[in-house]
Amino acid sequence: MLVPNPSNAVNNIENLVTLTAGQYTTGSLILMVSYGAHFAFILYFLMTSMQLAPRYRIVPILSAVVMASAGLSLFREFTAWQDVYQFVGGQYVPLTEGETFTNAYRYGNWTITVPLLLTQLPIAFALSRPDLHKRALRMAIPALLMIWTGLYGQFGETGDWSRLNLWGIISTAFFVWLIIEVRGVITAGIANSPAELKAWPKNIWWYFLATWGLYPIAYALPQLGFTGDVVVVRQLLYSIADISSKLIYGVILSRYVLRRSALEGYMPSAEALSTTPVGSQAASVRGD
Ligand code: RET
Repeated sequence: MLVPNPSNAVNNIENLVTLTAGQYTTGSLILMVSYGAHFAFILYFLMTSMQLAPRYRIVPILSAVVMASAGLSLFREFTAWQDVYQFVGGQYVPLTEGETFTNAYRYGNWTITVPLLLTQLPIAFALSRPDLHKRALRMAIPALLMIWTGLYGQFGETGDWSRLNLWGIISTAFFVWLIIEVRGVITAGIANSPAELKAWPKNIWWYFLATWGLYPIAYALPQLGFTGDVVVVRQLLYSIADISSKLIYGVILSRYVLRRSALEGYMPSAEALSTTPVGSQAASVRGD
């Protein structure tokens, strides 16, 4: 007979909770939409890079790399979800042997994606190369420490609350350090943006805080109880956070650098942004 694992034997609450058919399907759907969206947007980012002045092309190219990396990781979460739950007696029961579900892969994936997402900012803001390198490194250090301390702490989510909370607080301290570094980049970005675009870095700042702030909520959530709703709501939070902090963020940065390219006189970007009908453009080129 299938009984849930004892809590000390597994690391994530997904392995402890029996799901209704609705909860299981919702979880599958959330993970599927997540990896599907990330894979699909590889195409968007690669194609959009062609509209940009050469110095900005790397911004959407990095987004495409992030999409591929996150898409693979989320696909792995999806298959683990499908493998671990068995349909028994009208419910989805987690396996007691052979396979466990883990969110730890996410943290491994962030180790790659987070430094890339952060580096996109000073590149998009066209900071000088030495400044860019210095700032990218100064953001990557607290970011990696935040992720790895969080990774260690999340293994406590099946009931070791002191481990979860202590490492959660340590990780949050690194997050605060990171926020300070990001603020420095945003301030430099405002100073270095053309007058027409100065609102963009300001808005990106609030967007960054709102979307990255979802991850610690997801981390703390298991303390509300080992229930199917908590499991599904947490996957939903992760998914909203992933799609906004990587995909929509990449779209925002791509639009910012497209406008910047156009303002700096790169004609293909100006044409891509033009709302003038093609016929009248041709007419004005002819001088009619
Ligand atoms: C953890 C542990 C608990 C405390 C804090 C955390 C913050 C995580 C963040 C993750 C961001 C991830 C992104 C991934 C994109 O691919 C590690 C959950 C503060 C901010 C943006």
